[in-house]
Amino acid sequence: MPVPDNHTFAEIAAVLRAARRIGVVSHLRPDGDALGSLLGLALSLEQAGKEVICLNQDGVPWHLAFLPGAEKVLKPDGNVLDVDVSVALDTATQDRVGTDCLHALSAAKITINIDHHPSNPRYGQLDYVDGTAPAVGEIVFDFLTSQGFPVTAAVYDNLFVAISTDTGSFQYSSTTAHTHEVVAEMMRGGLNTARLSNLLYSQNPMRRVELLRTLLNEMQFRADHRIASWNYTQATKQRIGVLPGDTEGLIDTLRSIDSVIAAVIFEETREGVIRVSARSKDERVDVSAVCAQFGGGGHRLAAGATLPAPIETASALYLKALEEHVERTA
Ligand SMILES: [Mn+2]
Repeated sequence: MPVPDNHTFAEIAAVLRAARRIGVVSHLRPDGDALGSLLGLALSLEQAGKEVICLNQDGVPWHLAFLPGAEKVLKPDGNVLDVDVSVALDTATQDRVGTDCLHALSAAKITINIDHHPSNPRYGQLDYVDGTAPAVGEIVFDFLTSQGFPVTAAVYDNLFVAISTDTGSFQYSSTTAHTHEVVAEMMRGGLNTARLSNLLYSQNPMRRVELLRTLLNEMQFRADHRIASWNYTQATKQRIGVLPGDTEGLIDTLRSIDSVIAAVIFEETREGVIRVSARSKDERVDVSAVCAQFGGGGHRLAAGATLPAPIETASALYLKALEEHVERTA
């Protein structure tokens, strides 16, 4: 879908074709879309004969290590890379790639910004932001195929993981007929969705099950069980020995409860710094508006914020604002 204010796929393709070395990057604490869209684009550009450097400040979490090409994703080493173009994927604001990645890519004369967060301020020299796309992986598929870039089995695998994870396995309302058409086209090209879904959703280590047990023991409800929340503390992380990526999808357990319309996890990233992840199941309840009250943002049905406060204070403050919003809107 062409979006006004966006550069065209053809303009972006022309810049990539003319580039010598391209740095590709995505947001901190990367999820399936951040890494799948990054690797899908990077592997295609490599096939097209480009020199590509894949960067993520936090690297690849264990549960996405199976992605074809995952070993190519480097953490910045403090040096400024010799690249003329950088591409940021799935990154709502430029600083979300992390200061080390910003530094590593600071020699790029052109930044291309490809994203699906509606709040994206269009920080690139070339921007393609489609807030209706359920995943950046879907935008990358449309870009590559419409502009004649090579798409291999490895590209398909990465783009499927991007789309499957950001749509909650095609459950979220952002999923469209086009989303299914993209996956259908990839399946006709040999994509094995059952194999990838098994790798994504049926390979939980016991550590993660222990984390789920703790969530089920500790979750709290308010507003007539319409809001579910969990305070995920440093003490829990240390007791279980969690690894990055272990919390991926945990919030869907809260979200899945019949009475619940808004689910929130408060994660103590370190003492006094609380990362809020919020989900809504009801279009009337806009969690990005509630997160914006605390300097955060995101999508209407999936948003986040960071609160500088002890976890009990931060969760009480946020839940009060969310409860007011729910009482007013739903
Ligand atoms: Mn995304």
